[in-house]
Amino acid sequence: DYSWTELERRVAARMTAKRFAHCQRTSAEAVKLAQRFGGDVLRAQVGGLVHDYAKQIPDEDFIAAIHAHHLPAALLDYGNAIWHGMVGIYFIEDELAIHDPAILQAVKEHTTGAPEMPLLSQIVYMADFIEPGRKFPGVDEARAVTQQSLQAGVLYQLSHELSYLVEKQEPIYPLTFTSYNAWVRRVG
Ligand code: DGI
Ligand code: FE
Ligand code: FE
Ligand code: FE
Repeated sequence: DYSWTELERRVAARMTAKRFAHCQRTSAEAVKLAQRFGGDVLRAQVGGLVHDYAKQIPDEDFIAAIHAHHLPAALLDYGNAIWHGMVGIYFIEDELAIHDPAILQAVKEHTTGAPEMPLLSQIVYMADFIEPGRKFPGVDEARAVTQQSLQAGVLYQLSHELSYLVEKQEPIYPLTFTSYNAWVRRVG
């Protein structure tokens, strides 16, 4: 057990100032979404702050963690974009001593989404996408859609993400597809 200030200090120590500022804005946005949609405000605040904790951890450390935790070998075909959340949770547990299952699940799901996302996962997923520092085309529409319906926001992000990856001819992690399919059936 340690303070919020100590948590911020530890997160900041693992990343650039710019990335840390994004984590702070994501945390504040997650708090707002939790207030709006009846989520757990404290877990949203912590989840938002730590969601990109592993973004600047070296690839070799992720590869070691994938082996050490017996994670699917298919993960090795991807890189930091996919690893920093779903594999990043092991660094968060070891280095930050955060073991709350809902927070870890939200971090794990914040890049690809998931077919069934609990409220906290939806909140962190959307906070990362619409925090005030985000500038991509469509961000204002994403913000408006999310204010109307958090679930519609999740689908908006998944479809935006898929289009963007196809446009750039990037390989798509299968979970990104299965998440999109589940959400388009649920709210599309
Ligand atoms: O870490 P952030 O930049 O704040 O945001 P994020 O964790 O949502 O990551 C977004 C990045 O992840 C974006 O550059 C696209 C990439 N990404 C998301 N899904 C996939 C993916 N990259 C690949 N190759 N395949 C995916 O399915
Ligand atoms: Fe991320
Ligand atoms: Fe995201
Ligand atoms: Fe992020």
